[in-house]
Amino acid sequence: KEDRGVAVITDTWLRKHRLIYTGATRHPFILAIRGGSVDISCFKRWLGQDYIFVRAFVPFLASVLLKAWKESDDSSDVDVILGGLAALNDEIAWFKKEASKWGVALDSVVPQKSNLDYCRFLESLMSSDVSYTEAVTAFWVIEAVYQESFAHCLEDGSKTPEELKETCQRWGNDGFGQYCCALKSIANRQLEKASDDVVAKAEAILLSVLEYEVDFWNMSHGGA
Ligand code: HMH
Repeated sequence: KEDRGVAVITDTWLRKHRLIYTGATRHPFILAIRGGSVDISCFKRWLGQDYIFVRAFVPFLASVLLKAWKESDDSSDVDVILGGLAALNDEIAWFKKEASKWGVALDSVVPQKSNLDYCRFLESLMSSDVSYTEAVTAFWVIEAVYQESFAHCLEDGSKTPEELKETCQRWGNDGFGQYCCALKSIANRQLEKASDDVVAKAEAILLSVLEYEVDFWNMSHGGA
């Protein structure tokens, strides 16, 4: 998409890094859900690991909120991020409900290496040395990967098992799609006025997030 006839930075990046982006949004685990052949033990493994990730995502989001409040020229950014935090509160309750439905004991889930690495990366982004522009870029990519992945499982022609549709709806629904668009616009607005150094750092963060996301999906196979 074009904005005022000028190439949008995030779209330029997604074109440039298409292969890895597709690797993150069309992972074999997602394709197995969409194709109806997913192994439920993989789904349960993902569920337990993602609960741990989402708990670590809360302080990250709080740090983005703080940066928006301090650094953004547009007060509506805080509203968008606050909406994200509110949704995360629901999400944690949903994970507990879903885990009990599948017999996953969340308290005894052992975080895998890829998960720990990703959570450590999130923690590094919470530093006050990381600008709002970099942090909000990471935030947008993290949400966008889930949105694109799970929306793909709900498209026409998908054979997603009935019992997994609610999970796909969580991140694949239109409201979540609009929220990701709002995050993307915020990231673009920030990137457009950022220094070359910050833009370069934000692009490296985008690539790191995509790599962590691929490794995260890979955990569903059972490897570390
Ligand atoms: C690993 N990435 C991972 N988990 C999530 N729940 C999201 C992104 C989206 O919130």
